[in-house]
Amino acid sequence: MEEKSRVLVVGGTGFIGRRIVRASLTQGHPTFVLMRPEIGLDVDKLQMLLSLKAQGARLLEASLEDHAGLVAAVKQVDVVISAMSGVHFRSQSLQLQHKLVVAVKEAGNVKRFIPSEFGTDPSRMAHAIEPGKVTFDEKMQLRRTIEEANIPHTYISANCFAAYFCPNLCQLGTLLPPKERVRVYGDGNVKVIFVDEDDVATYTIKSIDDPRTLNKTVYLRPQDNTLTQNEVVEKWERLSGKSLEKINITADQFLASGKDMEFAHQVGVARFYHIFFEGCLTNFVIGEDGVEATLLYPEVQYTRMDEYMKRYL
Ligand code: GO6
Repeated sequence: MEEKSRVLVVGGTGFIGRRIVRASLTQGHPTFVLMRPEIGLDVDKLQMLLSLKAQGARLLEASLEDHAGLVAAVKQVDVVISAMSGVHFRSQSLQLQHKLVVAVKEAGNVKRFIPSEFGTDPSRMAHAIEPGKVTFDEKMQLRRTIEEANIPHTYISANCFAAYFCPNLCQLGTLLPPKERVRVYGDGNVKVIFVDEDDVATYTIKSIDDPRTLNKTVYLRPQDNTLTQNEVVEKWERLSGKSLEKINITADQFLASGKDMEFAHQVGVARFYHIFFEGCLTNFVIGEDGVEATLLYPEVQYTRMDEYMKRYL
């Protein structure tokens, strides 16, 4: 049997990165995780790295600022996946990912590169509202660098990570289910796509050795998890046995509500607007440059959102 490709995950301790490391190990890939000396005294990150090592991952120590060290690390693998967080240090993460792409280009051996996207397709968001447009623009900038360097790549459009969008019934500023009332965006009937984060990782790893995904965007569109906000609320009401008060709000009311919020939540408001009012995740047909994950990998038993939400009861 052909040997499985060797995978390096950068950002392997993060919310999605650690799942990608585990999925890579589960699917039988020799799996490497970049250990950056910059973790300093971040004991939780270190413990996550050690736990991934105990699960079979090999830790490669190199700084993203150390070009030669990075090239040496990249030369040991066939596939590089960046899962660097975009939440905390936006522009910094672009600069660091850029350094990674430069190292991948110089190493010259990488058969597939996956940049850190895992959300909305940035190529469809040129019209995005501020704040938060910059994150889409930066993802597009990185795409251009990858494509100009002729690096074989795959972009993963994972839509909504369930933990941030589903059990909170699509409410901003909380990850927990509301107890009394829920703000419903418009009529609550816009279709949104929710994906269990472990499934995001599973589909990502499935795609790395697949010629059908080469230089394409893989959209994750699990049919049963393509739901309106109303359907999500209904599912939770059925699970919890309690009904909630619904407060319908207009797009203008929602956008105005962001005014006094902290910056991170203002970005959230802008994201939620595109997702829940505009329907930016579902209002297009996948074109020539895209493929859909559940069609490519029908064998994957993805987690349905009622099952996902049971742990919040
Ligand atoms: C999710 C969030 C949730 C912000 C994307 C503030 C990029 C994407 C679906 O980290 O900034 O409450 O596509 O109060 O392409 C955050 C980000 C959402 C979560 C958006 C995201 C989704 C980023 C909040 C909040 C639940």
